[in-house]
Amino acid sequence: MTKTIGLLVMAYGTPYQESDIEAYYTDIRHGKKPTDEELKDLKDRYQFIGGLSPLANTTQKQGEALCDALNQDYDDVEFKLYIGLKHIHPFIEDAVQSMHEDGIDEAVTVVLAPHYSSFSVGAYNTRAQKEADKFGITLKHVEHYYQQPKFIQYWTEKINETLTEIPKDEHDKTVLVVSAHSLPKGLIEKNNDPYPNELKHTAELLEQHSDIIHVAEGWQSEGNTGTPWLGPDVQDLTKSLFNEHGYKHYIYTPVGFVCEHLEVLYDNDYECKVVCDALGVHYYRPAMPNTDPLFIGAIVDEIKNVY
Ligand code: FEC
Repeated sequence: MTKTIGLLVMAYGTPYQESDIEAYYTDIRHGKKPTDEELKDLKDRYQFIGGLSPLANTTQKQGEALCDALNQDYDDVEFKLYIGLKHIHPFIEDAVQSMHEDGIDEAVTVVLAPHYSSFSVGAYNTRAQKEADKFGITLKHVEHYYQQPKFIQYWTEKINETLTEIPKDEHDKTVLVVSAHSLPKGLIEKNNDPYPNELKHTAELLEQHSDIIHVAEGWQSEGNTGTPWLGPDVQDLTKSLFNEHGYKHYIYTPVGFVCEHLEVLYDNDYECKVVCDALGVHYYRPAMPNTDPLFIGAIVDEIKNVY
């Protein structure tokens, strides 16, 4: 009989309906309720992208695609999918409890975020581990997969496809903006966190593998905590790249995310585009990985390193 192994796919989570937004936002802020103005601002952003985010649906599809791919590759075990979310149900703890109820005693965990920070992937893993310890479930954690050849190949292909939309003699006037979600700078520096170096390494790999000539790294979607966050912010970066180099074409690759959701559809497709429009330059944002087989394959390959 083949053994069943849990596949715990963890992701950020998103409101399922408008009435979930306040509780979701409160959870993101560690229990501190948003003011009416902050809540309205977030509701307006969801409204702008069509009412709700596609994230919930995509997370489910990514989990299923990953589970199917693993079951095709491994013939000695059967993976069973559990989705655990950071800020809304089913929470990470709910997923671990379901594994226990199903008699699972061993699982692989993966976060739908390619770079490791102890404040993102590390925090998901700690929550899963704490709950798993209560039931004696053994977990093997994937920490990152941005460096996997198939992940780099996915983005390389997207960058090269985008370059075909730009006249060849303007490739030297084109810049790739490689970004991830910003995090508070003090925490990252104090803990010598690998996150900034992992983004830098991603940008280097994309520069090496794709046909892009100019590459810049930036951070996006920073929060409002009154303390400094990792920068430069992608909008400021766009302005300084224009002022210093006069680039005409800006290709945004938010490689710290793995699908279209609020932070991409609003922070890139609206906010960065507004800056590009004001500067009179061209905005491009290739499709996110979603369930692309190269992306799913990259995670499978990383799982093979841990299980
Ligand atoms: O589509 C959607 O509905 C949800 C999109 C979404 C993703 C996402 C990913 C990350 N976040 C990370 C860190 C922070 C920190 C704060 C913070 C705040 C928000 C807010 C919303 C939100 N995040 Fe998020 N994040 C998404 C959505 N995030 C909404 C609240 C309003 C706002 O500030 O814009 C600040 C918390 C605080 O105030 O104390 C920190 C990181 C990621 C990428 C890794 C991951 O996916 O876990 C890091 C998707």
